[in-house]
Amino acid sequence: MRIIYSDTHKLHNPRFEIYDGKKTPMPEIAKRAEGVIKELALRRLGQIQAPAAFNISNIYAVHSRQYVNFLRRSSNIDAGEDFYPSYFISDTYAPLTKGTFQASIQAVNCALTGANCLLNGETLVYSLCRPPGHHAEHSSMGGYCYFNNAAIAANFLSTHGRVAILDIDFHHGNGTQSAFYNRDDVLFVSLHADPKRRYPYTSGFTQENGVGQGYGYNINFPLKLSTSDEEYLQILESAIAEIRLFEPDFLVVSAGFDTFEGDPIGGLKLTLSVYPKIAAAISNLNCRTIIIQEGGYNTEQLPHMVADFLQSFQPG
Ligand code: Q9C
Ligand code: ZN
Repeated sequence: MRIIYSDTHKLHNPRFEIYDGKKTPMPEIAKRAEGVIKELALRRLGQIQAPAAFNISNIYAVHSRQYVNFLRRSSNIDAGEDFYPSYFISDTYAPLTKGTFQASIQAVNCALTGANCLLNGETLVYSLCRPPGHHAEHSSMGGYCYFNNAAIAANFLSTHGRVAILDIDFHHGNGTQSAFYNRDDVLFVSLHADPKRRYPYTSGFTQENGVGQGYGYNINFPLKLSTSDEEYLQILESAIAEIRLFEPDFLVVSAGFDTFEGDPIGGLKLTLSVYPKIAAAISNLNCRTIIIQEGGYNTEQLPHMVADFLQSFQPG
């Protein structure tokens, strides 16, 4: 397995998010990725490789030029403290710091480098992207996300074959869903907490099935907050069955670990022992796979969850 990582993510270091009008400590911090890469190196899970640079046109395929330019310009402003723009933002969970643009570009490069490895014959790649991406939409940042790493990688791969995206972050991947909502060559399947109860609140419902040609190629599995390991694995099997029917050439996994019962902002009733089982179930698809890091905020357990997950993934 290849592991793609760059420590440029450290340049993105917001101190707080605004929750219910109050500044609260930011859960999406550099320590998350630092802990993960350390554990993966310790366990010798694969060759750790720095990302290559890719053309900006890969980003323009998913995000508007106005948005990309806005992010470039505004994250270069050193306001002295975290800065919340009034435009191109969909909630209060995407602060800008001086290095946000640079870090976000490198996160995209990690995802694209991983995707490119699949084209070069690798069967399994893990891209340790930070900041995460699945809430970032065509023209907006939100939910700790700036560029949609998974959508950009999936779109890149889609010129070489059929792509399925499986999003297992606790939160619905609204950005990824909307990027492919009208397409039948990229399937989006997501398991996430019931959006009636949890962020992002306005998307992730079962009746969102896609539009036009894309109708039938968007499948949401909202979960009750009390979902246990067994229930989760059962619903995951239905999601996997949908992917199998689609017969993808490539699988992109948006991997969030905020479904863990001990997560400080998410949390279903999932225990640490479920993650190897989730990995084993997904790897039964026997498909060239890129795993892209999304959420997971229990900084103490995250390295173990990711490492256990990757260790149980049998390359397709
Ligand atoms: N203080 C990802 O997992 N809600 N984003 C925060 C709790 C925003 C999560 C409220 C959650 C965004 C990639
Ligand atoms: Zn999440």
